[in-house]
Amino acid sequence: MLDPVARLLSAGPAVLPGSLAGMPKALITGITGQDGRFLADLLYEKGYTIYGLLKGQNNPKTELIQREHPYVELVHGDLCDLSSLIGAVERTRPDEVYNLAAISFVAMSFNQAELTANVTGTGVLRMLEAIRIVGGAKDNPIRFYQASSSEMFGKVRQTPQIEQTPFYPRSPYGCAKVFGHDITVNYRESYGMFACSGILFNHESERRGLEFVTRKITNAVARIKLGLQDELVLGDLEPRRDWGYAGDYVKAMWLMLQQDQPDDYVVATGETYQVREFVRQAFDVVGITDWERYVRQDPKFLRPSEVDLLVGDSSKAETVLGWKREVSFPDLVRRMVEHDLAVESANR
Ligand code: NDP
Ligand code: GDR
Repeated sequence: MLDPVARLLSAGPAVLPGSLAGMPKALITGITGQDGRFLADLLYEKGYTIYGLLKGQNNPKTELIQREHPYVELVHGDLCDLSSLIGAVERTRPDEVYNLAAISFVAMSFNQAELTANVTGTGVLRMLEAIRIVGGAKDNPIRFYQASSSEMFGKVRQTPQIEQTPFYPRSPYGCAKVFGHDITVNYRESYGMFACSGILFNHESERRGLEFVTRKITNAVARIKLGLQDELVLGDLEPRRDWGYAGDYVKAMWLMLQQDQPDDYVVATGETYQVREFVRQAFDVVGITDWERYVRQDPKFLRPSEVDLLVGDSSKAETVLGWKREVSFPDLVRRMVEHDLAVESANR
């Protein structure tokens, strides 16, 4: 028996199954990432047929997706390759496309700025072009979601940040996201596409990559508690972020594509905490109160330019979409630490 990827690769340009059953179909780019996996779970519960764009010839996360999300049909493609995106849209004929793929690690974007511009910025244009070229049914155009980011606000001009707050990105990643956001608005206005941008503030979970500060902290706290690690080495502890739970945020993505009109929405909790406070609460979960003795700062984790304060006002999403977050900040920290304690204990 061929595995799902091999089966799709050998299937040629034929349209993939799904529409026959009359179920809605979604194509998710970034399926192996944190948000792709939460969104896939949500859409599966709603009865969607789900296709996930997978990059690379032997992607190490293939097995994880096949094991934990076996209902996802994997389709090969890359945001840097327009023809692969046209092929993916042609073969899957989705009702909805969620463009979650990106180089998403801000620190890395300073060292690989051109790659970031190509994937995170121009990649959005390629995905929009693929949809425009293939086209949808006249009475049912393909709906498009772009993963915009609070990083676009950067050196904030207004607090809290709302949909109209001017952008002032502080990293190559932020600059690329501004392009992705603007081109999405432009395709909506130029071609009448049903294209939405969710300006999402930081959202975390037990599926967050270890390179991001929250998971780096919760994983280290778990390992320190279990005696597997001596210290937690961080960069700047002062920046403030508006941190929510990823499982709550993917619901907003879906809601945006169910409206009568396409639009852009800020999705945030309205609360902001310093990195230092995340660290304190994470150590608190395992009963360590003298946390400062375990934390060391290293300049190598400082960024050439920093985003000091983010806090969003998601009144529009709450009013128009009926969205609201469920998981509080203390519950988010607890959930992540407890997950990492369980995983690290099992690996001991
Ligand atoms: P992740 O870093 O967890 O996932 C990124 C995904 O993009 C991975 O699946 C990765 O695939 C894929 N990818 C990277 N390069 C390419 C490429 N060239 N072609 C196709 N796929 C590619 O990000 P998140 O899930 O956290 O975020 C999802 C989206 O939301 C991103 O666009 C991010 O910038 C944005 N965002 C995230 C926020 C957050 O707090 N999480 C907040 C605001 C916006 P692979 O695994 O194979 O490398
Ligand atoms: P961010 O997330 O840059 O906000 O982007 P990250 O977790 O990387 O950083 C948050 C803040 O913590 C500070 N920090 C450190 N960060 C990391 N990664 N590692 C450290 O050791 C460390 N020490 C301090 C950072 O300087 C920063 O101020 C995330 C990503 O998911 C983006 O894709 C998304 O668009 C935004 O959130 C909203």
